[in-house]
Amino acid sequence: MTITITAFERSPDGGKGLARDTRLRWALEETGQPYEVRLVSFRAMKEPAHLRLHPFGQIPTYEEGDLVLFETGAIVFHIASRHPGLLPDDPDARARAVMWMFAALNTVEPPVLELFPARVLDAGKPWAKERLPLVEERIRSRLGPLATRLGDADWLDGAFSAGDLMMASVLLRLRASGLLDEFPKLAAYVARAEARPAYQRAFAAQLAINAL
Ligand code: GTB
Repeated sequence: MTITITAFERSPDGGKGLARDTRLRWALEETGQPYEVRLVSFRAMKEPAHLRLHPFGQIPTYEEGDLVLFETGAIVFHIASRHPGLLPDDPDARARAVMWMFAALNTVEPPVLELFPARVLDAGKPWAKERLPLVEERIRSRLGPLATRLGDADWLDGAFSAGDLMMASVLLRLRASGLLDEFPKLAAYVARAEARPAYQRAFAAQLAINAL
């Protein structure tokens, strides 16, 4: 059955791979699943045809026959559950890989998402100068323990998994800020993830659409 995902007609990041369709592309590449991409404009995202797929009018979405999904975490979990390559067979190891997916999305990503508003959108506000260091500290308070847990391992729990795919995708958003480089083990972890051929293919595919 054909898999179709949606992506920005033109990502605001100009091809840095930070929009969430890259996470789906990466999961599909890791599991060897061919896919098609339907590009949507910001306007089309808020129109009824797209809202039927995504109630909040966002990308990415995932269609496979009658199945329609939104939410990147749910979609990556679906891909990883259906196809070998991203979740271990051992039930306990599988549960831990899923735990790391949730940790990435629920514990690490929320403070990371605060950084762009703090640095850019709210930069002119009178309280911006006081807020930014607080946001950065909240991010460091996640990165420190994460780096400690990773230690000298290549991946978070044995072999590369959907947990690593999600965690590396979240951490990638920090690269431009310099915060990631404060934690060399995490910077090396992200570089290892980016070096995977499946990530390279996913990145190249989104770049082909979004390059400025
Ligand atoms: N929780 C949802 C999920 O994980 O799927 C969040 C989906 C989401 O935030 N989608 C964004 C979107 O559609 C695109 S990915 N935004 C348009 C809207 O809400 O109207 C977030 C994103 C956008 C742009 C960059 N960038 O340019 O760097 C990075 C990430």
